[in-house]
Amino acid sequence: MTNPVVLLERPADGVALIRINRPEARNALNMEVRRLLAQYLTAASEDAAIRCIVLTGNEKSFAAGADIKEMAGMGAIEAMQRGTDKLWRTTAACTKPVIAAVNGFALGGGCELAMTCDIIVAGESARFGQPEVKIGIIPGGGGTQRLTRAVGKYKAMRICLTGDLFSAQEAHAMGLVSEVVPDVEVEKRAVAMATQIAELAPLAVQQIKEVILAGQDASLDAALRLETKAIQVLFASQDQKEGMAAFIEKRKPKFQGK
Ligand code: CO8
Repeated sequence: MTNPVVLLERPADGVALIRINRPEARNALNMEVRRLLAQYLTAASEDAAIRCIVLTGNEKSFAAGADIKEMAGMGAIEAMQRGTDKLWRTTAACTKPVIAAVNGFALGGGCELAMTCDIIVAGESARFGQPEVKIGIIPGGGGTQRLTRAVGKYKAMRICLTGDLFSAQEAHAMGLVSEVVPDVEVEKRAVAMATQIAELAPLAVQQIKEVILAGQDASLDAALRLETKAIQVLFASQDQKEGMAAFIEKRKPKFQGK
């Protein structure tokens, strides 16, 4: 029996860890990997016991992009029928925060997958890049758009037009990575951060993700209105009463997502 290409683990209370497991192909994202990622992310979204998700690969590769061997002979109609855009959207559409824990290569679709996550923790030897131009295509999993929004036009243009790889330190300096840690600490740090988030008020966490993502595509005025509505709604939650009461009573709050 072959090993599953995506593994689902529960490293801590409230935390799901999804691990891409194709080391022989540097974790290239074939259709099976993408379908399983979408399936596990959707299940985690719907599971009230999961409050934060970590997405990772192995020490050599987060993901080296879409599986080139699987798509080399593909035609345009098949590309449409595969509907990979829908699979990409499940990470971004996941209602829980997703933390990418990146070691090794995050290239092409792998870099794009990391960019669909909400926080990126990278090891100091991690390498990022959008090398699609070198094989006659363009970033097709959101790279031209999410990268530009993250780092600005001029850096995004250089990265996509040259296909050159860049380091975790460069990625951090340009705002693509949230934190750089020693390689051996990546998963531990991502799980610790996920555990910290999992202990916070789930409805507030969900609203922060929703408002930051939706606000990016709106005018400042519309985005601020979204934020105002979200905070007003949270005053209807038990967790707001509990959080503020706990502060006043100098005790740890017990949040229930209600
Ligand atoms: N696809 C398929 N197989 C791959 C991939 C990949 N992306 N990356 C690596 N592999 C395979 C290699 O073919 C090799 O297999 P084998 O042992 O059978 O020869 C094995 O993994 C190990 O690879 P290397 O020997 O090359 O390992 P190195 O450590 O020397 O190099 C690299 C690692 C730098 C990651 C190198 O393998 C590489 O450059 N890979 C390709 C990176 C790339 O170009 N990624 C972009 C792909 S295109 C993309 O992601 C577009 C997304 C949008 C899709 C939208 C569809 C509609």
